[in-house]
Amino acid sequence: EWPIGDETTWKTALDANDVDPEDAQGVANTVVHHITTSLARQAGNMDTLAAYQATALSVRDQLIKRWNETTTYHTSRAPKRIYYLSIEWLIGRSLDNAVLNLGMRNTYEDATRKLGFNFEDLLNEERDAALGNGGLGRLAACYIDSMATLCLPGWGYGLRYNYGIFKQLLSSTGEQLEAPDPWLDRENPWEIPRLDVAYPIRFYGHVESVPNSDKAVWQGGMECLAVAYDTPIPGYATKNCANIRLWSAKPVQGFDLNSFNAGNYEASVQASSEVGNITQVLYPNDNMYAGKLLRLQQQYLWTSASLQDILRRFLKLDKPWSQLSDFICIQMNDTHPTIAIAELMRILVDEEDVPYDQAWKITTKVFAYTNHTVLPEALEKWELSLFEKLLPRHLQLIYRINYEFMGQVAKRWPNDMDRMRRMSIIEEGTPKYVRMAHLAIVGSFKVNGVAELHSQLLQSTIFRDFVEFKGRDFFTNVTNGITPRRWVLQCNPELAELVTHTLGSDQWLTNAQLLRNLLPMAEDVNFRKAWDVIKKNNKRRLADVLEEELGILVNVDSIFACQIKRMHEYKRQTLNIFAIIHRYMQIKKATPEERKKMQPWTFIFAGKAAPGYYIAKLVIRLIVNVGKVINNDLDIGDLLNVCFIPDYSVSIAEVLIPAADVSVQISTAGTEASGTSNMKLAINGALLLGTVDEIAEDAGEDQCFMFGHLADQVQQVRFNNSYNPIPLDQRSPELAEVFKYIESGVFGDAHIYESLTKTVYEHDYYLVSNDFGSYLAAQKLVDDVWANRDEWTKKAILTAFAMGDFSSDRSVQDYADGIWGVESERVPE
Ligand code: GL5
Repeated sequence: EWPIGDETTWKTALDANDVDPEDAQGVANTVVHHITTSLARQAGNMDTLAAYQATALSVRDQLIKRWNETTTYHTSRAPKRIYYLSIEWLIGRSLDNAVLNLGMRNTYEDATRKLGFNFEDLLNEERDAALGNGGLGRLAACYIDSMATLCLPGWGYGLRYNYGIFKQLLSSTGEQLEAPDPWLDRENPWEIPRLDVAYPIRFYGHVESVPNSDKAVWQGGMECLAVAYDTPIPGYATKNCANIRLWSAKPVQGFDLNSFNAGNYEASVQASSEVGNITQVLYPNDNMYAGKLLRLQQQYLWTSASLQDILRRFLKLDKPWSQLSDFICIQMNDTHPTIAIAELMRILVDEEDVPYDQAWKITTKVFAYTNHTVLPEALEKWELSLFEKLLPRHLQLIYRINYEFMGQVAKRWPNDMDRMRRMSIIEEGTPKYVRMAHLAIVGSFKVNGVAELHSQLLQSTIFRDFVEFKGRDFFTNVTNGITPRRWVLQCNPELAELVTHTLGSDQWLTNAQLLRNLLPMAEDVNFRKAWDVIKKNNKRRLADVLEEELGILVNVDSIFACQIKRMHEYKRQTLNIFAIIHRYMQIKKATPEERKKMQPWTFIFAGKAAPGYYIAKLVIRLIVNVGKVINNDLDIGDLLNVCFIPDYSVSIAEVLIPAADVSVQISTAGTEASGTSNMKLAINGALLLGTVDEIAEDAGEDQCFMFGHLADQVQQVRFNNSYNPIPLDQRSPELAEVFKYIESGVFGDAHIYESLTKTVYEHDYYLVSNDFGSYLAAQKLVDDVWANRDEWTKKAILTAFAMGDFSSDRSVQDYADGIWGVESERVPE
């Protein structure tokens, strides 16, 4: 039954809104409509920025239409839904991705050309949505793309930071400088403000218990609102459109009227500025928790608002609370949203009158937790006093959760005080802490790691006690993946075209396993030729950027070796730059005859360091200064170049990745949970040069250059480095030579790098010296294969087309089947 007004009028109007996806004139009409109305401009008053904005608004209309159809369909079907809670969403740009997923890329290109614009120029007007640090945030973005493509009924939830990850600048001496990223300064055409969707959030205050019940009343303190902003995410080759709902903090009232009336204007707006701070900026730490009050405020605002939103949707179904987990699953992306467990308990017990025990049963069927790192410095724990001040009721609930949990542990292992101390959600000591990973495990029905090796390590190290307590089935693995839409189709259109043409269809874009059918093409001369042409084109495109942006001329026939990721000691950019210095020294020493036999390399680095991470910043400085010396040394010709590309971003990755020959993945074995740049590089045909990684098994170890100590040897080597140290010149004579070279001042004042080399001279926790020799040897093998280019191209093809398993569609399907229990709900055509 038609709800309001005249049905024919409505339907005619809705039909008039439809655009034929093939009709360039129709699309141009919608763009011009936005130019003249939304932007209030005319043809005579246009620039590419305005053209981009109008085009984006036109695309957004398409997305909103699908978004509406998806939500209407899902509401009518009432399926179980998955909610993905991630404090980071590293989306990058949206225009190209959206038109590709909509299947309207060509139409938009035509339409904007007819209007006098080059589509590529419009794409370059867009700013990256950089609401994330690195792998974890980008993973969330790939997963929402796959959720939409697989037609799963699911939404993402996050925070709408006014400032994304900082912009990285380099000083003239090579130091990283940080500048803010005011990405919302220009209007963001991809978001839909939902000012009517706002939930109250409380901080601080006090708690009064309700006699003879589990309930308590939490009141006072500071109240604010979380307001929703939606970003529609289109699936590929489907009408389904997912959503990322981001929360922005807003004061309940603009200002305090009493202070204002008393003539104190400053005080009247004070509360609103504290609230405004909450969603002001993304914390720029990767694999490292900060322990700051503001961060806990962010986590609570985000998870409380998300839960209120999720439960409101559930309540409309009119089902009992006992069925909550039949309709809802909440995936926690790392421990950042773990406070949601206590928040759901609070809502059920205090607000919905559910008895404590029942509430706990309900809660522990809803949440699942993904761990993304074994690094101890990344495991979140909150100082108890800070926690109690901000969230007093939640701490009470956590005490009760822990009390019951400890009771169960004590029952299983009587008098094992040490075990209880290890497993407790509260870390005893001065000060005391709340351990979020423990709460996440105790409150979830499933916990997973993100790669085979990582999941095994989790179970044998940091979560070992919990494996004994919960049993092996409670822990599982879901290997990470990347979306082939952005990371092949969008960033490497020529390769995508070759694949589609050779396979005779584009189905590989939604079924990446089909790539395997192309493995025999490694033996096809013509295919290899086509492959080489594409790689060369991509390398030229990158070389142009390097020349324009950095003034560095590189040899496009050299081996492009990319190490592109956050700057971190465990990722060992050090190993790479030290090996580059070693190579430079070898070239300098070599005779002209010897030089002729050497292979040319271009080493490319990109990545940000956390602003407070001194050693990581020093590594950037060394790379930049080594680059300056090497790139300006005419004597070595074009045998070696070193580039550090500042301000690494999703958009820069899209240019770098298709151009790489070698993917440098050299973290200390067992420390990188599940790299994802390696997956993007491999599927674009870069050969893996790295420490042992599961991707090697898929590509076939023959195609990779592996080196270094294995994960199970690391502890012993570390122990020796600390307690039975051998002097560096015996551990690694080559590295000792490199250090002497640095100390001689070739790359600037040697003192600058003392604290960096000291980390290796002394404990060498990350085994740089222990793996140096074998890293050099692995590079030598790379040289040998490069000398036989046919061989090289074969390996590249075999690597790329074995990558089907690393599609995020596979990962998300694994989650859906193995953890979430949600099914595809495709909107009918
Ligand atoms: C990370 C891991 O370090 C990465 O190996 C992994 O790809 C990513 C997604 O699973 O998660 N863990 C982490 O804390 N950050 C990561 O990137 O920031």
